[in-house]
Amino acid sequence: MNKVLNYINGQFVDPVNDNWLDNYSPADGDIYGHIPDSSKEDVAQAYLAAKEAFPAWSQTTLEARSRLLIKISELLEANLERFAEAESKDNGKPISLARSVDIPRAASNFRFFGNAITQFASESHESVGQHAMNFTLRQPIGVVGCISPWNLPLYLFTWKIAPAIAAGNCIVAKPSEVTPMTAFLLGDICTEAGLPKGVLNIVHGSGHTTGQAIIEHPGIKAISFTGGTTTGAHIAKTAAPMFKKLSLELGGKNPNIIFSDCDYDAMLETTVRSSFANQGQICLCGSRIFVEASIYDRFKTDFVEKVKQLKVGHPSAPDTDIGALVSKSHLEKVAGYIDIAGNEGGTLLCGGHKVTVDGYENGYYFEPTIIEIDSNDCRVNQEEIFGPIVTIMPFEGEKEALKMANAVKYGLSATIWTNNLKRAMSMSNQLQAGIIWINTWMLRDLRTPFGGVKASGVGREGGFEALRFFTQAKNVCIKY
Ligand code: TXE
Repeated sequence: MNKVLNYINGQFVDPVNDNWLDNYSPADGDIYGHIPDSSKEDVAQAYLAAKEAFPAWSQTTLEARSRLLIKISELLEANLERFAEAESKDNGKPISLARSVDIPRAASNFRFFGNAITQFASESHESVGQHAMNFTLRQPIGVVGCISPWNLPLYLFTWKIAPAIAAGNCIVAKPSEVTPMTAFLLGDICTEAGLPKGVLNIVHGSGHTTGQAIIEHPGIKAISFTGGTTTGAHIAKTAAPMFKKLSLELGGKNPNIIFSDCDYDAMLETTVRSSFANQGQICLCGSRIFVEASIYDRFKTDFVEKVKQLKVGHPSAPDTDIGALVSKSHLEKVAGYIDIAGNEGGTLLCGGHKVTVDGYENGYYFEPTIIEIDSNDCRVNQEEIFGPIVTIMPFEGEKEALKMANAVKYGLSATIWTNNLKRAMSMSNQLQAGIIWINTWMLRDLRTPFGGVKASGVGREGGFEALRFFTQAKNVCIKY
């Protein structure tokens, strides 16, 4: 049995109350380890370690911080295979994906912010005619909380931790209790890289115990959270009266809008990926596919044919396209939408069933599923399913596409397929989303602002936006 421990003040420790949670392997449904269900006391210890480390860390030179972050990045790269195996086992995602996306991106997060902090600058404002000069100090906040989800475990955990540390803060962090392994392994790497003790403290446990203790802690002055919209609303409600700084990256129900003048083959190939990558468990997946009526039938035939070729299998098999969903409860939630779609008049074009993988009968597998539906105004088109289920619908003209695309409570990302630049720009201006992709999907440049509008959250991560979030602006005015 694997045993995950908390990482506090540079040491691996048991939880104070000796409470433990089971950790399941999605590929076979077995319990393969235990993780702390940390209490307020553990969070308090992590906070004290962070508070103690803060004065020295916040005064560490940018060059030294940068060197350390880049060292962590290098160590992650050197341990890529071990981390990819751990991520795949813990989450159920194909190992090929963990190897090519999750772990390399986690390493990039450290490298990127290690470099970015050396380029981060603040403004100055000369008060002309008043003989005064203003300049802005960008000071670290102190102790900050980072809470991350299970879909891209190390990738999203480090997307918060790297900028927080780079900006001079100390951290109390909690990965998802469903996927704790790679965050646990990261502790060793941080120690080996020479990160001073207390700068990063990792406490494991469920949302309502450990997570709740972090958001309620009066000394933790900022919370960076990625997860479900309901949880985000709860965090906002709890943290707002304490005036904590908040960054909330929440759910999505993203439109994928396909015009007849697109580059068809590239669109088809990318649409398979944007629908089903990571079993559809990415907040950026395009789960509502709107297709211009003139190419709807052609698209429907080709898309169904391609999706039927995707192989559902054990995450460690090299030819697996679709691994296991993250948990039994999530599998049940996703499967439940098939009946919902049926009741709403949806037609199943392919998929729609749980899959039994030989030798792993208790694993959480589900077929990639396409549902044809004739209304945007139904639960399968309004609620975030967060699994391998997409809907397809025809539209006539930009206006109708735009209307349907925007008619959801979410606003994270949108994809447009067209070679008409005017149309692409006009749609980009009017789509209610924080991220627009034109003729591509999930092409990421870490310098760009990342986040959503409406129920998809507040605040932006990425690039200098993240460094701004993890610092306080202080204006200094000098009269001369
Ligand atoms: O997420 P939670 P869940 C969506 C997706 C999914 C749904 C629910 O639709 O089906 O959310 O997933 C911690 N105080 N996304 O329930 O609970 C929790 O321990 C503090 C979209 O797994 O939001 C975990 O570390 N923290 C999303 C983190 O919040 C709390 C990715 C996320 O878990 C807490 C994941 C509390 N009271 C799910 N309660 C995306 N945007 O990518 C829970 N947590």
